[in-house]
Amino acid sequence: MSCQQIKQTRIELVQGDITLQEVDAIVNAANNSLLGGGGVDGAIHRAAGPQLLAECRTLKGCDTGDAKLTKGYRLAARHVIHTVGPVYGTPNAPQLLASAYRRSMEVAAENNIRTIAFPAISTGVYGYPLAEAAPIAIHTVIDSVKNGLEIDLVRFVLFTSNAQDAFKRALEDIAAHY
Ligand code: AR6
Repeated sequence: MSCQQIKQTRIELVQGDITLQEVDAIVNAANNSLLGGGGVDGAIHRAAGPQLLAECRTLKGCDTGDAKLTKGYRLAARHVIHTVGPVYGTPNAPQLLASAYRRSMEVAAENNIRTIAFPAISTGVYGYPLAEAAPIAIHTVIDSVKNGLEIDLVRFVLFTSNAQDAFKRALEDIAAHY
């Protein structure tokens, strides 16, 4: 595990399964329909149970780069923040990936969520290379904190050792400049 403290916020990197995290909210890397899929989305829906899909149906989808809140149902986390990252190579992908992290942080802060766990959004089915996605993820989260969002813990839960390495490198590079 690696970690850094930025203002009042602890930023952690761990390798593991996001569905098992005991935090106020976990973030789902969903698609525009919010009606489930593979990867981390499929794992979160399986772990939360069918009530999650029922609530997602009421949300009428989500734009790329935006985020919406549901309950966590059978998860240890009380909430799920569903965001939609861009497909790598589509127009404005870097801005939309940053927006997915920023909007997730904003939705958390608006709902009194103090501890949040993120997966590596867009780095699976959506094809974003880890070396490009990790600095955007870390930078955006640190900027949100520096701009005054009150979150106690941001934990990146990385599924593979490659993802863990890429995020560790980005956190070390970026934190060195703060
Ligand atoms: N915990 C943490 N990370 C995970 C887990 C897990 N249980 N399972 C996979 N990952 P992806 P995307 C990692 O494909 O690229 C879905 O079908 C995985 O190794 O889940 O944003 C949606 O419905 C990768 O690093 O999301 C969309 O259609 C990261 O999570 C589409 O995929 C993201 O991979 C979204 O694609």
